[in-house]
Amino acid sequence: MKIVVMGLGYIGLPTAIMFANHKQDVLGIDVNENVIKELNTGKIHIEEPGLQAELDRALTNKTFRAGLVVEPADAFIVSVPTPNNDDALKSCDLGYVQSAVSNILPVLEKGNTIIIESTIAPRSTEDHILPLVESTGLIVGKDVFLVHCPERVLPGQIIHELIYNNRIIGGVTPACTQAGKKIYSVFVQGELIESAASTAEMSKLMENTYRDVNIALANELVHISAELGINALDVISMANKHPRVNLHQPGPGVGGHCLAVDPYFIAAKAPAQSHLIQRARHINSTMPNFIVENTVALMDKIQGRKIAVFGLTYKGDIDDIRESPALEIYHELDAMSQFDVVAYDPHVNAPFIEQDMATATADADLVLVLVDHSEFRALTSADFNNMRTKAILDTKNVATECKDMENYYDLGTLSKIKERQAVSIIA
Ligand code: SAJ
Repeated sequence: MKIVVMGLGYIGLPTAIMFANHKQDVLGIDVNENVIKELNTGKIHIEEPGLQAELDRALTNKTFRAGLVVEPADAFIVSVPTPNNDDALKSCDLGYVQSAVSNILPVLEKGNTIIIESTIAPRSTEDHILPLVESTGLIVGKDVFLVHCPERVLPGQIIHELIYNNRIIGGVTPACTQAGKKIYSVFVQGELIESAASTAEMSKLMENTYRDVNIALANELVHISAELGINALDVISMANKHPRVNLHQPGPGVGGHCLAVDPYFIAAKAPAQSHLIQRARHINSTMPNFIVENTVALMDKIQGRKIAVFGLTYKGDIDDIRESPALEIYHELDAMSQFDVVAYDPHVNAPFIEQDMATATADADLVLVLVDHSEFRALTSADFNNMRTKAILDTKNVATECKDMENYYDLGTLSKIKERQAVSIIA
């Protein structure tokens, strides 16, 4: 089977290579000429464990090549970005998907299948993509097949999850679903679940919205508990001992290209019916501000000047800083001229990021932990001997070996910042 994959990013590239390494003839298309050149000379442009070796294999077997121009094929898989529109409700921008599909249309033939993997607002396949495809005169479900098959893989585990996760195959008609199943059965070992396009779209969005809403609940608990002088982290671990409770973990906000984006796609389609989803987005997107406020209060209390920010990525053990609340917090603190702010992240290479931990902590007054990188689990009080004031604000509850330090704060003990300030004022 010849397969064209449109968009060679975090999902499109591994998907294309996976088909190529399962004996399919794959052409990967991208608008970025540099990416095409690098891939054809054997270099991947994203960090994903195991992917380089998979590309090497596909290039050796000559089953994968990258290019700029779409060619006729049996199946076309669209895996391009779907950002938020710059409107009040941050609706779904289908521009890249529509442009990718438009580029397929001139080579589309009877019997072909088009699969949309990009995350899209509910009803997009039927209301926007179907009319585009049928503008060619070909009938969907009879002449050609149209499917929405959302990706659900976790960065860092993409290769394993591509093979073993279940896939929702949402056809516009039952014949479309069958055509989609045939394609993914090439390498997917998880269940191929038959569904309709709109159900598949909404299901993908709700998976991430479920997580976003639950994280918002944990973050709201932090706000409430800080006010009432209760340890929110203790509450979460107690409550989670109940067999049917699974409170999520609070943090400095929700980042990445999924949880911080997808809920808006639903809310924008049904604003009057999506109060909880919108409220959760508000709670999570204002967490960086809340952390900045607490950091400023703590710096005020300890009369500090230098802050060492530990971690800039949107979550632990990855190099991705897209939609990262940690980066937002770093920039906000840095913009306040009263502090000397240094960023340290062992996973990210950038000119403004310090690579040496001791340099970052030298003469610092506060270590502000914003990401749960594995490296930070090993931190002990001894790592901070070169600080001017040994204080930590650990927003990810990760530096657990440091909890005995006098000036250790986490999201369960924020009320201590206020209490101590009051004491020092009285004194
Ligand atoms: N986070 C918390 N508290 C938690 C869990 C996560 O604050 O208890 C934060 C993280 O620090 C991060 C954000 O949420 O900033 C998102 O992290 P994540 O690990 O929940 O999700 P992503 O965005 O890396 O990947 C998600 C996954 N979806 C689900 O687990 C339901 C993945 O399977 C999807 O493929 C991906 O979104 C996507 O592409 O949609």
